[in-house]
Amino acid sequence: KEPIFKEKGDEGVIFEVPKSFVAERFNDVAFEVQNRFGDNTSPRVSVAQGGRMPNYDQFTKGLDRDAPFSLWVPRHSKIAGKLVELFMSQRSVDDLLSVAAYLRDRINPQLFNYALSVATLHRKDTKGIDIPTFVETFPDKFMDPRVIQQAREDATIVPQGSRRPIVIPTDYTASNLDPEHRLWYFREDVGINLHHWHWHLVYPFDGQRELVDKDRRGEIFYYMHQQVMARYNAERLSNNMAAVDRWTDFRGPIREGYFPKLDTLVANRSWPARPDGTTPSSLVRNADDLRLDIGELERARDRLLQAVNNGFANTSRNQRVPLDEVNGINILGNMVESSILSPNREFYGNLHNSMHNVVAYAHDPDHRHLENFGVIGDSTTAMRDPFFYRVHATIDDLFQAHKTRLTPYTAQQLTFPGITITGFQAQQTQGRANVLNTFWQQSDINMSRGLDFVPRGDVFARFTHLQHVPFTMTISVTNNSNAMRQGMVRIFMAPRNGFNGRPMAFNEQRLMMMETDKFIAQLRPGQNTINRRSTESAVTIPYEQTFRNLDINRPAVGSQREAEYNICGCGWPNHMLIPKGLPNGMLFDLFVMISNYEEDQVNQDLVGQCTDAAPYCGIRDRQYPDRKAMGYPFDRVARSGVNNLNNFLTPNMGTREISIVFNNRVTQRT
Ligand code: CUO
Repeated sequence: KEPIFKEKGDEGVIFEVPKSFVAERFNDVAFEVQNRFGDNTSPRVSVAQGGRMPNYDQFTKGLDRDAPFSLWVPRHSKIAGKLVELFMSQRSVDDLLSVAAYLRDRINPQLFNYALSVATLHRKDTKGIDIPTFVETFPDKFMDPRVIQQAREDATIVPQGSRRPIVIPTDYTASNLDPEHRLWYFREDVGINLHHWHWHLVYPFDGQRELVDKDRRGEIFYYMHQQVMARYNAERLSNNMAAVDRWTDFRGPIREGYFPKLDTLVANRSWPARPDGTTPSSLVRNADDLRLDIGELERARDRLLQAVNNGFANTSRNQRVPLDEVNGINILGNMVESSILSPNREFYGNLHNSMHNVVAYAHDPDHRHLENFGVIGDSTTAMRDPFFYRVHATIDDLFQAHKTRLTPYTAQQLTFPGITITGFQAQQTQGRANVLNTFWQQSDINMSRGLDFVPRGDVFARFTHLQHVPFTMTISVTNNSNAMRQGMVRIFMAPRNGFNGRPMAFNEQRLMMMETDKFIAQLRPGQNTINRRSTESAVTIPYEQTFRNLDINRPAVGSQREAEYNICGCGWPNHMLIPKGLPNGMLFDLFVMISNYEEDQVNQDLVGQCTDAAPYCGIRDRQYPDRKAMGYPFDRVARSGVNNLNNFLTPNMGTREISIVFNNRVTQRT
């Protein structure tokens, strides 16, 4: 095994350790770390004396400094695993900082960012430290390159204080000739892409076992992506489009093309496009150590389906692992992705990651054009590609094949004795009850950290994104017992009518149920009224956390405000809490259930933990804070005799019709 450290003077160490070293672009992290751990608030990082600096060859071989980096490329993920291990093994924050400062300008910047972020998220002594939001460090992964160009000009010519935000054109990746383009606002949303990047940082599938083996990680892989599909399908209905079509023919042409119009700042290259009708083929890319036959995808899919139908998986020693009610979905999640927790990776393969790779290289499967992977090959950009959703529709189908086999919840299991929901409504500060409004909004993001030139200072990009008017849910509950009870309030919504324009049957609608909130409520004996604001939603992170550089005059780093807003990172953006709806209103079924918290509770200490967005992201170093299956009560098919949502209800549930009205106007955040 290669030593991670070499003593100064050892062969291969070709540098002088400087007395002190300031890596300009590392300042932000350094600032925050020092802010928290010491009284020295200077952004300087001292590289430890004594010369125990890493031999960085192992992080550069096979991954050039200016190459694009993706975890789904096996070689990259191996290199990243080693670097994470190096960062994790540092004995103190000071040691971590000096090693990081030393490596910062010597290795691939995206690799560096990934590994340092993972280590910061997982080390005990860096708990609570913010990692800079990715859109600020790598703005080129999120926006039209013309914006970067203009930022470069602004930074050079326009003095600070006179700069105006650079407006990112909407609608810039395609025209209306492409029907898929109607969903640009979802696929290219900064908050959604940041959420996805962050989620995959929290849940690595490879590397040290202690980093991978998190509570129910396979299940949360299934659930978070299932919810993305439910939400995407609701957006498709809001645009009069058909449902996402699963990817079933791995050898046929891919109908949907995508031209990302993103440049990589690092290598000054464009992200490859995929023309409509590109036919994927087996990959032989020696430069990436990547050989992958289409047949492997087919075999993995068939074997996984076989395991689901058998109700068990086989280990390499031919032992049976039951895919049961309690652990089945978690095990299956690890098999499908696949993670190192898969009971038999050799046999069940690496279906999800390989699907991403085959599509990502469909334009240059044997590297003859020396092109790199497309956007679907990188978790930061993957959700921009319309085909991402076809890949994940296929993945979700496997999970649903398993869920369909489970015994439906009985009415008795679903009931919370003594608790009855007598009514509820959703109300904006103005307007009719149960009518919600959506519209376009423009918000600014400071790109200055990610710009690679001086002078820089603050440069803002102005995004247009979907937004909704905040609303409050008011729920009336009767507690007929004569004791105080604790309830877990579970709120979902789904379109009323399906893709054929007719009201959906339960088993169709359950797959479209979007979780919008989940919280604990105290229920006194007798009548109770629960009020809950949409801005408090447990599945989302606040708007200010996505767009946290709101004020052009605000200092860019280290301020109180930043500390307040960027505690967790992972989380669905609040501005995408509800779908767009239609100009004349689109009907949704809003659903509320109160279950018995005593049965759902996980006993653990959450003091000081970031619990934002837990339903899709979990809680760091803790168990998933709900004993029920993720997506409960919609994760299984209905008991017999139930064919629509109304028949499904027990007294502790309620449903009502609401309408989402889309207003085609742009407002600026005031
Ligand atoms: Cu998140 Cu396919 O898992 O992208």
